[in-house]
Amino acid sequence: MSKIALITGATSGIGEACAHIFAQNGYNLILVARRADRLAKIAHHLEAKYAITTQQVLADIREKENLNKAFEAIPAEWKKVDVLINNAGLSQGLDPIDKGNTDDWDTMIDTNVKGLLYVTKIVSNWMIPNKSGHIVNIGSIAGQEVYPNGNVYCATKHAVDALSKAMRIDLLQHDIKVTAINPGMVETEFSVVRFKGDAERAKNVYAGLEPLIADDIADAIWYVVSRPKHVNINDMLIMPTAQATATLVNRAG
Ligand code: NDP
Ligand code: 8X3
Repeated sequence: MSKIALITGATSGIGEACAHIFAQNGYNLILVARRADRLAKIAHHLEAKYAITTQQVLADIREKENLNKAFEAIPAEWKKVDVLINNAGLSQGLDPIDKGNTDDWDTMIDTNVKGLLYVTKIVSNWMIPNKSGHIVNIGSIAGQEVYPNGNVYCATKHAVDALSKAMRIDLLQHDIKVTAINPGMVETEFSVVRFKGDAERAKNVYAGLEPLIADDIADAIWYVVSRPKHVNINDMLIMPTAQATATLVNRAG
């Protein structure tokens, strides 16, 4: 029986890249996201290309009741999840605390922290009877440092850092591994989402430097997940060569 990975936020960026590398390595995939057309397209492509099977779960991870129902409906044989990649997340806005949009704050906290927790509660309970499993949480450099106007997004990723440590402690007795992957700048749809569709402003984030791409992060996640059973990589901070800290970048290149 092939292994199973459940990936949240599989319709774009890092989540989609993870779906590819896990499919390439023979995993069957439970793919979670909100955009149905993209989800179906990616799932069908991976099934055809790698001869794997998928389950598409159309869900907003912020909506607890719907999420519980959607996950409950997954067939029993699919609940033997080997790897959970808690990737779905976003930033909204880049404003000082006194000017921040409180709806944006709710969206970030509800998705990056509460949604991640809801998914983890369900899937860790599927892993516990198997006495095995690996949870990979996508944190950020924003969970290691705080930068100007990053306030609430940074707070959510600091929470992911704390929760990764907490999960590692609480799930130790169940032989479940927990890894935090903390990327610096990765060119995905992240900045377009942060700036609410302003593609020009999003592009400027990466102007004059070579950012990471989603495949770089998926590659690291695959490395982490493919270590022997007795080895766990607790966390990884992965930056573009042109980025030293959250805000110090070399745009000369
Ligand atoms: P993308 O915007 O490209 O992808 C985000 C994914 O999350 C999409 O598939 C989106 O799918 C999904 N998603 C967002 N909100 C929800 C929700 N409420 N319910 C379900 N799915 C949701 O960004 P990235 O790939 O860059 O981001 C992935 C993760 O990496 C995030 O947690 C982000 O914070 C983190 N990260 C990104 C960095 C970067 O520079 N890009 C750096 C450090 C960390 P859909 O809209 O279909 O639901
Ligand atoms: C995304 C990276 O630097 O925009 O988590 O916060 S950053």
